Amino acid sequence: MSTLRILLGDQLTRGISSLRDCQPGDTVLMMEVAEEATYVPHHKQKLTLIFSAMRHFASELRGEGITVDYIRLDDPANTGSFTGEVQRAFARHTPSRILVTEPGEWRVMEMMKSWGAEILGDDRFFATPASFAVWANGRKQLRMEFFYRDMRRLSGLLMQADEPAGGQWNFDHDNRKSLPKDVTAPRRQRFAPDAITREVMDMVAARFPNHFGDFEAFGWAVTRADALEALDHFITSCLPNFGDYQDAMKQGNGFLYHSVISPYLNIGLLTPREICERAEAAWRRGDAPLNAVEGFIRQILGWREYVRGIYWLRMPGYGETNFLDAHRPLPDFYWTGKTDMNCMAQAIGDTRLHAYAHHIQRLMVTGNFALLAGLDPVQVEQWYLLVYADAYEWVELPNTHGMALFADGGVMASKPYAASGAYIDRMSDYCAGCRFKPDVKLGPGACPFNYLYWDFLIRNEARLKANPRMAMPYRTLARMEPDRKADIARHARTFLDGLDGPK
Ligand code: FAD
Ligand code: DLZ
Ligand code: SF4
Repeated sequence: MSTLRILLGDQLTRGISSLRDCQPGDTVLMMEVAEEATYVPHHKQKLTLIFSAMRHFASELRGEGITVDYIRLDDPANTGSFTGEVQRAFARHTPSRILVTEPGEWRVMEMMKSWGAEILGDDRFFATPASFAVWANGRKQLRMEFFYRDMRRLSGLLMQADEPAGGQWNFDHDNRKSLPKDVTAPRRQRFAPDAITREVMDMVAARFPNHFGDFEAFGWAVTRADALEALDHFITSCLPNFGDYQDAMKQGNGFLYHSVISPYLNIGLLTPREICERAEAAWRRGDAPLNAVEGFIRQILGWREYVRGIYWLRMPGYGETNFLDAHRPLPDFYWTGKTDMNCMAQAIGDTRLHAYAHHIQRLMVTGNFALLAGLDPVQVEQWYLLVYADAYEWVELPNTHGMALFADGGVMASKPYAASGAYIDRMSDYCAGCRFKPDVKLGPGACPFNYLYWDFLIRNEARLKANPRMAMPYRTLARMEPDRKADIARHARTFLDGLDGPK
């Protein structure tokens, strides 16, 4: 009995369910397909990372004596789609059984149903879509914090008997500091492209010349061994400060103390459990403080699992709501980075250069602007899905649609993450290099985030005023003179009318 084991580009984990008990005579099918490379025009570094990691993984499997049927993008017979390639492979191998691990995305699950394959669960995650649905069932609000506590109990991570380590579930009040001027974050480990990666880069440059992003700074790990090295470097050099400076932003350094492992985690080169266990071990050894380790583990055990749960609970259709009725086209500067708003220029510049920006850049700079300016959720979501090396719909969509844009009306976030220039000024050094001033509210030098923030509240008053977490800003708004409100609305309209959309 021969088995065809299908392995997708984000399933590069040796212990994944579809590869377990692989027998001599079985074939692993891996396919580079144009449909996946172009369902959105991914950043060139993201394409390079995926194809190079796939090629390295295939070669490691072959090194173990496993037969791999690897379809390259430039294979003349390549049909360009998963389904076409599975059909061709079926004809070549006539397997008695086809195995595949469930995909990350709804879109691919729909295709997969036609492959005649046994679809196995993806147990690289701590929770399953079914267990999340059980947790969510009957709850009025799906708050991450309560889900996270259950995940701590279930996984045993950072637990002392039945109690959370240190007596608290969450140490966020110790976190979120701005970066002092004299603190320099460690240099991050990057990996020079090897021959396989360089070959992929040439292919991507030739096939996808118009895709977003620069190639020059490509430094991603493309093997598990290198990804583990990057993780170790983070744990020893950055984790101790992760909590303190998690929300800080610095011009010219998009990585700061973040782990920069999401691209590896999301394609399977690293697994969530091993990352959390290594972080916990650092705390138990006394090498990293609890506020940092708990804050870091919460991102993976809490947020990452929670957004996956929301995605599968709400799909299909999750991305179709537009609670704030936002329709403004995405301005061109999201592609070029050419804007006088220095925070936006820096966040988009980091994104072009590295296919990476950290969470606060995504949420409180580009996301916050999109929210305040009323940008069309579908266009914004497409942008986030293509510009980041770690972007897959299951994790990108809830973060963008729910967390950043509040387009789901509060399924994910209890209130919109709307902030004025004061927040960006407090958490970054961007404002010092900006033509606008964060403490000027109106007039030519005023920070656009300031009047856009109040204009956002005015425009959305009917939708947001009843939200108890918005009570404070709406009380302030109620005390504002009508003339001032009119001035704010006028400034905002002039600014927004000056934004360009796609031509
Ligand atoms: P760290 O800050 O070091 O955090 C450690 C890990 O925790 C990350 O690698 C990631 O796996 C996980 N994590 C942290 N926050 C989240 C979160 N909110 N949701 C899910 N996992 C989280 N993350 C993606 O992996 N893919 C995406 O496409 C993506 N799109 C986003 C879009 C928006 C608008 C926002 C606000 C956030 C998005 N995130 C996404 C979440 C987060 O920004 C990234 O996971 C993080 O910046 C990755 O960098 P890091 O590995 O250095 O993370
Ligand atoms: C993202 C991506 C890209 C760009 N290309 C491929 C590919 O050619 N072959 C492949 O197996 N996987 C690719 N991927 C990852 C898939 O899109 C990913 O497996 C799905 O998003 C799963 O839902
Ligand atoms: Fe951004 Fe406003 Fe600061 Fe300029 S002044 S960097 S636009 S927050």
